[in-house]
Amino acid sequence: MAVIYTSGQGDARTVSTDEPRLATSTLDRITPGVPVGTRPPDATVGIVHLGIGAFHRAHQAVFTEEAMAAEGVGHWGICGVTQRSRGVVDQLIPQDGLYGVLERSDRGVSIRVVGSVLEVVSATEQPELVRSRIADPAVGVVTLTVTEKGYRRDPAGSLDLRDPAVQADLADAPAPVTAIGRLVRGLAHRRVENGAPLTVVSCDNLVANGAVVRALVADFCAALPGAEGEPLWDWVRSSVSFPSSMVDRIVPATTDDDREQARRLLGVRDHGLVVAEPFRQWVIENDFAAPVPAWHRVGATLTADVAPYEAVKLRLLNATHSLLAYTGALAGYATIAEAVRDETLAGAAASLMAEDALPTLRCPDDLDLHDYQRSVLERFANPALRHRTTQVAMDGSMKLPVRLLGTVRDRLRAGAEPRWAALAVAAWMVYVAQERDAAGHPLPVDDPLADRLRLAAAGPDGGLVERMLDVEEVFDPELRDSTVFRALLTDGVEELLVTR
Ligand code: CS2
Repeated sequence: MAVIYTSGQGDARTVSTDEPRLATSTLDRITPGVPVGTRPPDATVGIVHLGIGAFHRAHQAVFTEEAMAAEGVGHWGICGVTQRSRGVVDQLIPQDGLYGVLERSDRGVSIRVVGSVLEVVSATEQPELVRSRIADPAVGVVTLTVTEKGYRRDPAGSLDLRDPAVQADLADAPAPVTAIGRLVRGLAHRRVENGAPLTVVSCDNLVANGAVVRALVADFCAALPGAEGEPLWDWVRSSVSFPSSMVDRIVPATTDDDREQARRLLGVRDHGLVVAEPFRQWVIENDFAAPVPAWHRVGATLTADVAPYEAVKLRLLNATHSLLAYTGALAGYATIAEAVRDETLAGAAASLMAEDALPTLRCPDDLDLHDYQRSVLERFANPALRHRTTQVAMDGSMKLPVRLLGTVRDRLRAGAEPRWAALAVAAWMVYVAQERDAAGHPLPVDDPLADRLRLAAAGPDGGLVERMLDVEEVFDPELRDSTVFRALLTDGVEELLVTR
């Protein structure tokens, strides 16, 4: 039988196979010994997740499955909502929501089947179902992984009211297209239907992600006609909590080779497979409007203050990831593991953490920041993961301000020269300007601001830094006007630019 797999990166290939496909009816065909998550017959939906991509399936869905098992309950099943494409619907519906997580480390590979996703809904095709799920009193939690760009913020961090998609959602389009639009329309329905309290947990790499979502919901309500917006926001303020959370697990895009290996390990085909490293971490602010799954019993940390954990993760791990992605891609390395094996790049990564980021951090009680820095480089060096530099390089205009520019700002204010953080930003500028590596191979600029960035990058090499610093969506006036930062960027760009 011939099956077309469409990979997350958009390439389609024909894979010939005879095995049946993973589903509840084929569980008895799975290779004995493969762990299969328990799904009680009376399992029901208690969580709505907006943005059911690979990261959610490898992270929160796994924590949730284990939390249900630890408590012996089945009422925290997940309704996963796809944001744009119906790819995940096609992957998971024929599989009754079941999928494998293929864990890769230098010690080998293992697979498990996760059963916590009970329902997958396309937000564009079934907007009413999304709305009624968010309103369902049996649902106590809405989680989100919609990526940095999915929040649609303006340069000041507020809801971007000039964005046509935001405008359409405010005008009460029957099918909202933004994550915040979908959330608010669901909340409005919930207020009217039952008013049951709800916890909304952002799981994206943003500073203070809970406060961000809350503020965006407030902005959305404020932009609605008064008769609609005011009572809604009054209710949200009293009945909905928005804890911040820090999430961590490296989840590269799944490839056809991964699916082929999973097929051999599982004995059945899995179109919904995700790949991950063994490590996973979740730190959640202890601010719940209603009961939540027992995530704390299966490794999640509940704390009154997520901020120091979040800063550690964004400024050490994600910042270094971006440095390696841009410098590595420019040097011709396809994966993060290859980039970090280059001594010069590994040295730059270590210096970015130790010299630039570390002095800006407050250490959480239960973390040793020296071990943490070492473990970041070890995790990046995992040769089995094949995390592509171009995947991490995506959406730089959205990621840089969150993971690098806070460090730059703090160090400049302290009178220091954040050389390595500036090198990462310079590498991004060169990546955007050249769109090819040192050997001339093309590099994709995949970014919501791609056109704007290309326009800024065009022109004589000598003015590249100036022109890029003028992109106000990325650089605020303080950074744009800093002579120290400008000089560091100019040095970095000169070092990296291949003369055109
Ligand atoms: C990466 C992250 O793609 C990226 O920008 O830095 O997705 C990273 O793999 C995760 O945050 C790890 O938790």
